[in-house]
Amino acid sequence: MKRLFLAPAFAVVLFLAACSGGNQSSDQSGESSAPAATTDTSSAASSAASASTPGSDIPGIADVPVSTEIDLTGDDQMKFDKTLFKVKAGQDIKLTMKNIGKLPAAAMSHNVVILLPGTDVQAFGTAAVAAAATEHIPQNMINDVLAHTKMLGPGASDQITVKFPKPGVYDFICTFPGHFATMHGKIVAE
Ligand SMILES: [Cu+2]
Repeated sequence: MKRLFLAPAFAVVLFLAACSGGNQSSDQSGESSAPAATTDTSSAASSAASASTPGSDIPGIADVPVSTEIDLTGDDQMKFDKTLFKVKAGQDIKLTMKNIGKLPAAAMSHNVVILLPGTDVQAFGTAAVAAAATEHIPQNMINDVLAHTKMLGPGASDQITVKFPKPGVYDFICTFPGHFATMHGKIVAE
């Protein structure tokens, strides 16, 4: 029985080899003009689609309205009250952050640090731990920072104006040591 299946399969291989003129590199370079053009067109189309709807794969983003203000609080449970925002790129956005906790600043402070798209959040949050002298903003990764608030003790708040330079998904985290694992969210600029 096996031979009956192998024989047709072998015939197909021979047929394909004959069609490609025995050129084994046809997949990579030979006769590449037609397939490559097809690939370029489809990838350009898909990247254009994703560029027009950045972050469209984020669960719940479809229900988030576009806003011109971002109001956040942080608490003693190391949580932001909201984690998903949608804004327009190029627009001035007013961001307000308040620490509504009661624990002393040395034990429980919060900030909001907005990172540029593509930033390694894990690496940034880890580097921030040692940056106590600069309110836990690591100066060696300052180029990854779009904007940030002050580090805020209990009851304190800060307001900043942020402009998102281009459409994309911007992570935001609190960089107080140990916080970014639970205090993180996303701002989608469209
Ligand atoms: Cu925090």
